[in-house]
Amino acid sequence: MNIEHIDLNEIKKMKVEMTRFMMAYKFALDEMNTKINILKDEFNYIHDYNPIEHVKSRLKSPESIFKKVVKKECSFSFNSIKETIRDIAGIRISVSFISDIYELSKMLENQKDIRVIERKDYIKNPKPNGYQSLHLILEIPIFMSDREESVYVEVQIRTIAMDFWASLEHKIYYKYNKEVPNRLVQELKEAAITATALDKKMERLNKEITAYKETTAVIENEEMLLKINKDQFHLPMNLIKSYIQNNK
Ligand code: 0O2
Repeated sequence: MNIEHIDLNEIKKMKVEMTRFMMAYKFALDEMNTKINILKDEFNYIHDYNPIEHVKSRLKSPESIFKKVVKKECSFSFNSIKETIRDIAGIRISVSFISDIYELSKMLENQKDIRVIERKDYIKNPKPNGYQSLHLILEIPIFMSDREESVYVEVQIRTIAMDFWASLEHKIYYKYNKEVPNRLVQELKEAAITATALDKKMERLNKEITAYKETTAVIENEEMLLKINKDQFHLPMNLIKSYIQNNK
């Protein structure tokens, strides 16, 4: 290509557009992270319990976006990239228990400014390799100096055990350049079943502990009420005794 034919102004314009395009996704991630932090704090203050173990957010690199554009055969316009590649902004949340996944997703899905575009439940319907996670494509508005934009954010919610499995599977997948030997595929599937059994057992144990704590709290409350009643009953007696003592 002859260098004189390259229009520098066109390149500058493209660079500005690309920066604006990516910036919107960064703001969407900031917005979502704030929402998640508020839920985390509220849980801590009100329920004295925090289901969120880790939150990891990432912006897809321009190289990965480019690769996906080629793979999905979408055109190179910003509009078509936005509509086709909906995981440019991604958040992965690890929680303690399976029930936390659904509780947290409900809290996000019910927020007024969030629109649920897609929901894939790989927990109720795991992938054939054993992958489990709840995937949401959410659309949120972001407000800039001169405009408002709606941006897609992919949110993946899973338990720590599911996350542990997925990160190892991801490493193996790339180590074998996507051609994983059958024996490993089988072992990974077995590991996924073990992870599910662990998740279910932990959830059951947690329910038992919570029920025990609630019963103890009720007993403590009852004992406190009994003591208050007893004190109230004894109060006049004490007053009477001191009255008698003082008026001897
Ligand atoms: P990265 O680098 O993690 O972003 P899509 O290609 O996203 O439009 P797809 O495949 O239908 O369409 O999306 P899906 O099923 O919602 O999965 C998207 C993301 O989930 C993947 O992103 C992975 O992060 C994760 N994922 C899905 N399946 C598996 C799996 O079998 N194992 C593991 N470890 N992760 C999985 P990317 O873009 O592939 O990669």
